[in-house]
Amino acid sequence: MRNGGRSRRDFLKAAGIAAGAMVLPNRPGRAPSSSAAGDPSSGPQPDAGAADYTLRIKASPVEIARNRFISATTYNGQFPGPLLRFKEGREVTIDLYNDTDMPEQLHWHGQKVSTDVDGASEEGTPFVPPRGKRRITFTPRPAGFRLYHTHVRAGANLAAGQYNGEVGIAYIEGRSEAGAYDREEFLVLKEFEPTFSRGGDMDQDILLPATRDPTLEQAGETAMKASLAKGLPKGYEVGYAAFTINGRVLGQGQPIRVKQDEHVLFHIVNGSATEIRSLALPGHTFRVVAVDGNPVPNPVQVPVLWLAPAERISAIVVMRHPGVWILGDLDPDDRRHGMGIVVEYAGQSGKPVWVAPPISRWSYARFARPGATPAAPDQIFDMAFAKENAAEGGFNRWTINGVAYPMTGESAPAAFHLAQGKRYRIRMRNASDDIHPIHLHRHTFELTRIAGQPMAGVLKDVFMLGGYQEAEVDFLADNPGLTLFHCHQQLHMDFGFMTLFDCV
Ligand SMILES: [Cu+2]
Repeated sequence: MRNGGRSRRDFLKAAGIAAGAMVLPNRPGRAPSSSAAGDPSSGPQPDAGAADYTLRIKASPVEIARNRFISATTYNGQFPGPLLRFKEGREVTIDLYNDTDMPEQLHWHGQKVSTDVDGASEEGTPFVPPRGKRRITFTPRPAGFRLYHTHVRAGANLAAGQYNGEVGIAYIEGRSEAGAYDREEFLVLKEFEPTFSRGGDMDQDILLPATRDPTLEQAGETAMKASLAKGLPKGYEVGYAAFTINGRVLGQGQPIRVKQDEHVLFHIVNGSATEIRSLALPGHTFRVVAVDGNPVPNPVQVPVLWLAPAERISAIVVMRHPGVWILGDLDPDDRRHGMGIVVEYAGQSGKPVWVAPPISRWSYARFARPGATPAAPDQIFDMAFAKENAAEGGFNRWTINGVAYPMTGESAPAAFHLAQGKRYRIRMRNASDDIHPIHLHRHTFELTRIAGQPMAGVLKDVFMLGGYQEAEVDFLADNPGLTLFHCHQQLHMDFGFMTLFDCV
C-alpha cells in the first residue's frame, strides 16, 4: 500500500521508532507550569496560556550503547530532540527553557521566520538566558523537512555549541503530503566525544564536477606553504570517538524493520558540528526526492548519499533485496565506531552485512531541471573565502573578502545590502582545500552554477562548496531584517567564516 492508505497511528509508530519519543503538542487550555525548576520568572506571566510545545535545554546522560552513557546538552533530556510536526502556515507558540548556565540560541534552520525568533544573536535574536525562559511565536514555513539546533559559538570549547546533543527535526506538513511510499523513517546522524587534533585536513574528493580553479589552488597552497615555513603547525581539526544514528551506535539500537517490496521514505539529516557524512545500503539505491526538504525537479537514483553538516536528504528506497544489512557510512573507521544502523527484512536473521558500494561522487546537478538555465539576477555579490592557517591561537582563521567576523561577541555591521523583492546572486570562490557547507539564514536559495556548470531548479539552504572551486546561488530577498550567512562547519563559523546581509 502506498501512503494513501497509511493511517496516522501507523505513522506515529514509525516516527517514534525512528527518531525517539515524539513530543505531542501541549494540551490546549492547560495552565503553564510556571513553578517549573529553573524558571526565575515564576509567578504570573504576561504571556500566560499554554504553549503548543516546550523545549528544555539541559545537560543529560545519553545512552548511545548498552551501559555506555555520554554527557551532552540536549532538548528535553533526549537525543535527538523531539520530532516537532508543524502545519505550514499555522502559528505555533513554543516555550524555550534553558536549564544550563550558558546563554542559548535555538535556530529554526530552513524556515522563513523573523530575526526575533530565528535564533542567531548576530541578527539580534535575544538569548534564552541561563536558568531562564523565552517564549516565541511564529508561523512555520515553508513546508518540508527542517531542523532546529543550537546557534552559539563554541570556539575552543568542545563541550559547547553543536558539539553537543542540541539538534532535532522540525517537519512542516504542507497542504498535500503526496508521495509513493509506505512509510517514513527519520535519521539523525551525529558524532559525540570530540577531541582536537593537528592531523591536518583530509582531502575529500567527493564532488562533481571535480574541476579545481588553478588560481584559487595556487593562492591557497602558497598561503599554506608560507605559514608552515614560518614554523606554524597545521590548524586544529576535530575528531570523534563515538558515531551514532538516532543517538545509537551501530548495532545498539532497534533495527529498521522492513518488508519485501516496501517503499521506505528516509528523511536524513546530518546533525554533525563539523563532519561530512556518506550513507549506503548494500544492494539498494536511493531515489532522492528532496534536498533540504525541497522537492527536486529530477528525482534520480543514486548508490551513495553525501551530506555536509545541516544538509538533509529525503530519499525513497524500494526494499527488494532481502537480508540483514548495514545502512552505513563509507568510511570503515567511522562505521566501526558506530556510524550506521541495521536494516532488517521480515523473516531474515543473522549478522548485519556491509558491502562497499562502487565509487560514486556527489553531484547536485543530477537533481536539477534538465536543460534549464537560471533567470538573470538583479545584482551579483562576489565573495572570496580564504584560510589563514593556525592564525587564531592555533585555530585556522577564516575570511570572507579578507574580513574575519568578530569573535568577541559584538555584532558586526551588515556587509551586504538587499532590497526586498529583488533577486540576488552570490558568486563564491573558495581559496581553501576544504569543502564548506555554506548556509544562508531565513531564505531559500537556488543552486545556479557549480564549478563552472550551470544548473537550475535545486532549492536549498545549505550546500557544499568544493575545495578550490567556485559556485553561484541565487535567492529572492523576501524576508526583511538582518540575515546571517556562514559556513556551517562549527570550527569555521566560530573562527571568522560569517557575514551579515541586511534587507529593507
Ligand atoms: Cu567551512
